[in-house]
Amino acid sequence: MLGLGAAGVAAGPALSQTVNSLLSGIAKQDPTGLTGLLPDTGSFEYYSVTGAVPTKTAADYRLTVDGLVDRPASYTLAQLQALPQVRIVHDVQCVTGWRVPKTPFEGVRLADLLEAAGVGKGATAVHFTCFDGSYTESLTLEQARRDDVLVALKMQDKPVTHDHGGPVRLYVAPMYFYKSAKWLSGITLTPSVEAGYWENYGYDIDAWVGKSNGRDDAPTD
Ligand SMILES: Nc1nc2c(c(=O)[nH]1)N[C@H]1C(S)=C(S)[C@@H](COP(=O)(O)O)O[C@H]1N2
Ligand SMILES: [Mo]
Repeated sequence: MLGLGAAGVAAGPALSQTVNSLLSGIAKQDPTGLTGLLPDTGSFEYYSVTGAVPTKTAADYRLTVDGLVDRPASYTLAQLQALPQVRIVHDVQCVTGWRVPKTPFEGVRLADLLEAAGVGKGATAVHFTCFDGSYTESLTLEQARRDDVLVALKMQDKPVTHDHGGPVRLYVAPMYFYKSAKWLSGITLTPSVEAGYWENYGYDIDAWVGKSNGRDDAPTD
């Protein structure tokens, strides 16, 4: 496995190496990116592009849906909890290599929130903002409407903890975990895709696991 992984890194774009060095500066990870390519490292690593992130509770958490929509909305945590909940069990895969198999996430389908808001004419993409004040992400409208994309309220069958991006994080099951924006606070329908935080440093916007970021040989389930 290590041999294969090393080949993958050698063949990978130089830009990914740059991004990996950037990542290593802000979070604990394997700076070579080699050992991380082994599957099932089994545990999550904490990532945040900012220092202290404010804590939000049911009392002050809000999720806004705006931009090119017919009915802009602002949800409290209780309102999100009252909507139909979907549970997905899937492997979590960070692009730097660590992987946590069969992790349950539960929450509201992003598609349901988009439907409720009424996607307006000219919208082709969704942009996500976070209450850490820095992180952003994006999906095409088609990706955002997939059944395996959740506005997650639970992770590992418990409310999403603050460190994991609670009370509400995005969960994009088929893509590398950087798509799953933590501390989600805003969903904005936009006329075109706006690159997210790491995408401005060269990561792929279409971040399908195993089929992007020079990791064509990565596990795909
Ligand atoms: N707001 C925010 N969301 C984020 C990040 C971040 O730095 N800030 N990092 C991303 C990356 S690169 C990963 S691997 C996962 C890490 O999630 P975890 O801290 O729950 O393990 O969150 C993603 N979402
Ligand atoms: Mo990541």
